[in-house]
Amino acid sequence: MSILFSWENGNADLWQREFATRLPSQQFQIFPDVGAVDDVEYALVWMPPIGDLKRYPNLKAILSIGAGCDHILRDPDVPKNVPIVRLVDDVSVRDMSHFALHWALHFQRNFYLYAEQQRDGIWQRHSYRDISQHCIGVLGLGGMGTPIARMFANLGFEVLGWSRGRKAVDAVTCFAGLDELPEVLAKSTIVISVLPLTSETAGLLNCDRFSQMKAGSFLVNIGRGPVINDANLIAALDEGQLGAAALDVFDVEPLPTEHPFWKHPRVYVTPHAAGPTKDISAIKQIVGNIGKIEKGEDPHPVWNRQLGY
Ligand code: NDP
Ligand code: OXD
Repeated sequence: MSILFSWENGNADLWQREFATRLPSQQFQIFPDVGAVDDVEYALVWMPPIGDLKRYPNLKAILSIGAGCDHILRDPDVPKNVPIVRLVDDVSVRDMSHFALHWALHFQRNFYLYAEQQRDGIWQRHSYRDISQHCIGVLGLGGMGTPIARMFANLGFEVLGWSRGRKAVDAVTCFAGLDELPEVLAKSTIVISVLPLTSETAGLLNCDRFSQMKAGSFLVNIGRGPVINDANLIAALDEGQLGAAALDVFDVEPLPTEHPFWKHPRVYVTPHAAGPTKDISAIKQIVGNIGKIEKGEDPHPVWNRQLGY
């Protein structure tokens, strides 16, 4: 029986060593050297080649080496009867939170203005609104969004959270569904999107939504790129409706060199770096989930086919 590891840029040697210690009974096959396809029971994947996953008739689970599963679902032939297990480990939750905090402070304390001033040698201090006068709108209150919302609330920000179904999170005012989104956008000075990519969220943040946002407010996107309409965002920034945007995720990754985001003075680009998978904590979570499946228990969290996340 074997485990397939298919992550082109991953540290395959380290994963192989760790699995040899933690799950010695399983062969660890590194793509494209998959061995006997009938032996493959678990596929550990990040962006597997399209068409590959249907080759393994005895797959028990596909384990995503990431929280999102869109990198797997871009393949129309992914077996429909095999569970897809997401990865949400504490280290990347922590790092996503810190990343969101970095950009919120960047905008709250005018660091973006100081960076521009430095280029021109300008020594000019700007007043800033206190944390208590900022309202953070967190779109997506799942494994990532909830701790992010809590962190901001604990720091003294007013926090609004938005999800599909209604949530209750301490010190966070929770909103649900499309009807309540305009209120979140209208009240927030900094909107942080941690939404997954689904048929409902694709293109959600478009010109209508940007016009509902507070004038001069800021956008941070650490969920998925296609949730934003890029051209509409650039127009909203150019019109001054939005103050600036920090973007970590994009329609096409790596972000093409000719994309206008690269050179836009009020867009901050990072290369999908908000909460990168950390090998050891990811390995522990994945080994734990394989252990559960072997004992007949349910792994967690499982991608929900009906909801698309
Ligand atoms: P979860 O599935 O735990 O949470 C998703 C949240 O989004 C839930 O609160 C859900 O609502 C909400 N949601 C989904 N669809 C809608 C909708 N149509 N309208 C309103 N709310 C909606 O995901 P995670 O929190 O674990 O991860 C979120 C995303 O973060 C991942 O899918 C991935 O794309 C991204 N990510 C990015 C990383 C990076 O490095 N930039 C790293 C890790 C993750 P409800 O609570 O009602 O179900
Ligand atoms: C993701 C991840 O899903 O890096 O983006 O985990």
